Amino acid sequence: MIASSPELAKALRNIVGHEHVLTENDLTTGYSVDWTGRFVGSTPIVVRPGNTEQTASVVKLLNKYAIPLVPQGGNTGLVGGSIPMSGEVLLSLKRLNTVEPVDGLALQLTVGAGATLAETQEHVRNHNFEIGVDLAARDSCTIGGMIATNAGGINVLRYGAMREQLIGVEAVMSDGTVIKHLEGLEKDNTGYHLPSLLAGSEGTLAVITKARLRLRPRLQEKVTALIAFESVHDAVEVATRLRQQLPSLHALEAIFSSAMSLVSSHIGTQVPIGPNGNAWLLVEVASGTDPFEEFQQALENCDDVIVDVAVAIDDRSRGKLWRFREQITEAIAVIGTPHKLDITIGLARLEKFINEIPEVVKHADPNSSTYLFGHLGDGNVHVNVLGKDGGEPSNVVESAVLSYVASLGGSISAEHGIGTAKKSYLHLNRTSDEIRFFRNIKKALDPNNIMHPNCLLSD
Ligand code: FAD
Ligand code: 2HG
Ligand code: ZN
Repeated sequence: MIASSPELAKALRNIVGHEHVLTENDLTTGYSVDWTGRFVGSTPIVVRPGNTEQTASVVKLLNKYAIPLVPQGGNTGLVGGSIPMSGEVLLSLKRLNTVEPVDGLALQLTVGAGATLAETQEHVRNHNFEIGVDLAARDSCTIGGMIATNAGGINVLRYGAMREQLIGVEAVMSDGTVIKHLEGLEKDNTGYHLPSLLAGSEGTLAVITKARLRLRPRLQEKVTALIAFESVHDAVEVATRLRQQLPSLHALEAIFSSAMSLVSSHIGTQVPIGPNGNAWLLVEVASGTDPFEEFQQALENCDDVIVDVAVAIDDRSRGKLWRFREQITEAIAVIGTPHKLDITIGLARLEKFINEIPEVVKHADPNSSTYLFGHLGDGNVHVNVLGKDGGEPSNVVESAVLSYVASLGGSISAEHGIGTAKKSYLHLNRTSDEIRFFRNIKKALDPNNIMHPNCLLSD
């Protein structure tokens, strides 16, 4: 049987119900284009199982005929990993969206892979808890996609990335077997830790159907500040000082000049401070008790290099400051189709990187524009590059930036993953021995190579 055969559609309909198998072009195209519009694929068939058993039966059937599949959650991934680029079957997990009652004793939650981050947040906040990972795509991205990409976001410096939130998973393996560890045992050294392996596996090893997550206390007292600097050097220095001095540090984000000009015109609001600055930090502290004084003291300790500060205490004003950071991705998308590079550099070389990278990009494509922003507290910079008139930049840009990152000992993917976009650069960070072991793991878990075969590892 082949992916486009009517027999396959019929067999899948028998498993998930008629309306959850889509074959018409106008129904499947939305699943075949990524959030940025850069990655456009196609699929003969979209399957939307409604529970774990259906998911297992679908995967078992596809495995029987060696038909490749691409798992998809909210389709907000930024590395072309959620798109069927080679005509694979598209397995949409969005219907697996059950959010179970909060386990207030264990401080944990079991949640379906298709639940969005926002609906999961809303559920746990009603019980005074938080999910440890938060990101601007929260209304659409799913828990399964976040695990599969080991998503990072704005609170990694406090709680770690998605892997650190994960205590257990339920997953469908390539032959349709369901593996389930949702007991939520904090200590459990009984062999290989499958949840850790699946975090960051980008759909290439198994389909995640449920997750057991740690919950964090909901910190009601928050203060947010936008801080302006004359130079990247000063911003990086203050970032380090704040990390040392602020136990309540919750987020430490950066916006550099071209990204700041763009976002301020996109949201129609002038930068409230340091309009001619070169770098801004958006810093948030959060605690059970009012962290204002601690924050104020730390800022005073840095007043030799701070140009200006805008502080917000209430939710509305804090939200206004966050727009300068969270709307950058959208502001860039309005202009065109960027190449998105998502890198980490050790703090010692971060200033050099931020100052030099616009030149590296210009050298590779003289007509390009570069926008820099990111999660400075983790050394994570998002380098977005647009080509002439908002078109895609020359492909040379990607290799120039990523080779430069690797030469500084940095990572070519901090939090978005490898997907299809970066797989030809994996060798910049991983030795051929490591890649050989990656392949061995993939082969052992997916001997027929049906689980997202075009993602992460090159042919
Ligand atoms: P998808 O895009 O659908 O899929 C992503 C990958 O996971 C694919 O390889 C897919 O095959 C696989 N996958 C999806 N579901 C499953 C499953 N159930 N089982 C197995 N594999 C699966 N990312 C960050 O890390 N930090 C950020 O701060 C951040 N901010 C963002 C802001 C915006 C505005 C946007 C558009 C994106 C942002 N992202 C960020 C990227 C994206 O939101 C994350 O990568 C997110 O984790 C993807 O979740 P998703 O459900 O949309 O997954
Ligand atoms: C963010 O931190 C996201 O805002 C998106 O990771 C980054 O658009 C990007 O490149
Ligand atoms: Zn990010």
